[in-house]
Order: sequence, then structure tokens, then C-alpha cells
Amino acid sequence: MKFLVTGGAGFIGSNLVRHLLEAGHAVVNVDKLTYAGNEESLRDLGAHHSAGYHFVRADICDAEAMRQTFALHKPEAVLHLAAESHVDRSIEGPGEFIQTNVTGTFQLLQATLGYWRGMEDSARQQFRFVHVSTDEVFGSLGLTDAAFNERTPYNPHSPYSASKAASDHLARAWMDTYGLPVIVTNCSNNYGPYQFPEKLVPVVILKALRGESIPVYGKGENIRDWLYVHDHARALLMAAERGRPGETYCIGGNNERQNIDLVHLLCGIMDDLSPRPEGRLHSDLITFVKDRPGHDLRYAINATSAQRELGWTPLEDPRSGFRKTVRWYLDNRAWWEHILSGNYRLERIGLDNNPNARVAS
Ligand code: TDX
Repeated sequence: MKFLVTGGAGFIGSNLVRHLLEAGHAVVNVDKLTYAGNEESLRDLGAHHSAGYHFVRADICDAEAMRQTFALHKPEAVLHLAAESHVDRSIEGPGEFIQTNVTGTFQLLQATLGYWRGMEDSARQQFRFVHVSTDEVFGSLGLTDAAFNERTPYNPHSPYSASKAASDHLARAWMDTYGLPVIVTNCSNNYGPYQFPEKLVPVVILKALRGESIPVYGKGENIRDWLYVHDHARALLMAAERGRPGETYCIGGNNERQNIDLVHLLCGIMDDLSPRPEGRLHSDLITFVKDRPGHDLRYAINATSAQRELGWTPLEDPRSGFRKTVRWYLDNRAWWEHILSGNYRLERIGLDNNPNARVAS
């Protein structure tokens, strides 16, 4: 199949593009290359993939660019991942989140609809628009609540999660109103190779590696359900291939951990793979810092429906997944050193006066 992937130079997107190409599919990757979109994350694709891979640098908010991309490349399905995704950043500056996540999704839906309506009957019936979203739209769970599932009501708290909730509603409305075959997925926290060093897992690994204090918000008691990014990529392809239009699939790692426990686990792996001098422990670097405003206590996903309908289940053992992730950051210094170097495109995120503000430098 030929997939149009938006945000394919981002963390989940780049892992998904690689998975699609390895499975023999063709990919048109549409990415604006903001700070979190990084062509370096796709550098290893290699010549043998090049026939089936096209990169289009464009903003999903640009209606004409989207129209032209559909007309030129004629995809058979869309996997929509382009989004601003960092909660802390959305608290400091929500405007970009509304623009990309809400307006961008609207423009992409409109362009997709125009293209889809012009397709031949059989291709139109096979077509899918997979809208990739987050479990944060459901709000926060108490410690004893059942995990989120496809029927959990929306209750977003941060500007980020509110913008994703809005985009989920738009995607469903384009199905209900215009018949566009939309599938929505809501995933739990991803981890793995190529994650931008602003999210918890790469922050911990890179701070530990550089002997800097590791910031844990509040008391570290918040709980997240960790999903290896390759498992997520598998789920998205399965949703496009086997998912029913109009359905939602919750995708989770079945791997809940308190933040502080995860940070200790990562520090232990670092002690093993990259010991500090004089036998000091990486966990000595842990520092409890001011909590995030409106910090959701717990996210957890019940992925039974994805298992039953798509035949998907997470395959990665969490211990090996976290170890592989640490190993990847140790083995790919050039990738993250470039980001932390100060030469990275920081002006795009408004960090030029304060390059240490949000990345793990
Ligand atoms: O330095 C940190 N210290 C810390 O204690 C950072 C960056 C985070 N945290 C905490 C906050 C959260 O409880 O760790 C947890 C994970 O934080 P993030 O990595 O920022 O992720 P989260 O806020 O849970 O949101 C993530 O999951 C859902 C992604 O960022 C979203 O894009 C996704 O939709």
C-alpha cells in the first residue's frame, strides 16, 4: 500500500515510517520539520527503500500544499501523526498546539476529503484515514480506577490534551458528516529510539549520562503506562489494514509504572551499561522539582478491543525495551549531541535566548 504519513520525521512517525518500509509498503512522509521533526531520524533508511519513499516538507495547515501532495502521490491511506506533543511546552505556549493540532487536522481532513471523493469506487472503499491520538484526552485516573477504554468519556486537562481531544472530534465528525473512513487510535506513553530529549525517558537517560541532576516532578508518584514505540507502529499498521471505519482503538503497553520507579529502573540500567566513576550511582542524581501544573495522576490503557479486533498485542518485554532504549542513546550519541549542541534549529522553538530551557542539556 502507499501511505501518506504526516509527522513522519518525529519520534513515533520516524519509527512508523521505518516499520512501513520494512513491511514492503510505500510512504509519502509529510513533515514541516519543526524542532521535533528531524531528518536525521530517517537517515538510516538506505538506498533500497528510496524507490518507495518520498519526503515532502510541508505544513499540514497549508491547504494548497496538502491538495497538491494528494494529487501528486495518490496515497491509499493516511496515517496522521503530525502534532505538537509536549505537555510542558503547551502550558508555556498553547498557540502552536491549537494551530497544528486543531487547524492542521482540519485542513488535512478537508484535503483528504476532496481527494477521497475523487477516487474510483473500489479505491474509495478501501481508503482509510487513521487519526493518531493520545490517552491524555481521557483525563486522569485515580489509583483504583479501571484503565481507559474506547468508551471512556473525554476529560482533557492540559492545552495539549484539549487540542488533541478537539482533533479527535473533528476526525470523527468528518466520518459522521461526510463519510470519510476515519479510524481513531489513542495510545499510552511511548518510549524507544529517536524520542526527542524533552520527554521523561530521554531526559533521564541523557541527564544521567552527562552526570547532571535528573528532574522528577513532585514526588514522582504519577503513573504512566509505557508502550514501546515499535509495538505502537505495529498497531497503527494493523489499524489501517484491519480496523473498521468509525472505530476507536486504545493502544497501550500494559506496563504501568510510577515515575520514580521508572527513573530508578533507567538509572540501574545506566549503572550497568555506562557506570559512573568511582562506583557512584546514577540514582544519586535524582532531584525532586516543582510539580507540573494540573499534573494528571495516572494514565492506563485497556487494549482488549485492539487485541480482539486487530489481533494486536504489545510484544516487547518492558525490561528489554527500556534496556534497548538506553543502549540506543548510548550508541547514537551523534543524533542527540547534535540536538543538544546549540546548533540545532532552536530558533524554531523560541529557545535561542535560553537553549537549555526545555531540552536535556
Ligand atoms: O523532566 C521530567 N520529569 C518528570 O517527572 C519530565 C519531562 C516529565 N516528568 C513526568 C511528567 C509525567 O508524569 O514524567 C511523566 C511523563 O512525562 P512526559 O514524558 O512529558 O509525558 P506525558 O506528560 O505523560 O505525556 C506523554 O504521553 C502522552 C506525551 O508527552 C504525550 O505526547 C502523549 O500524548
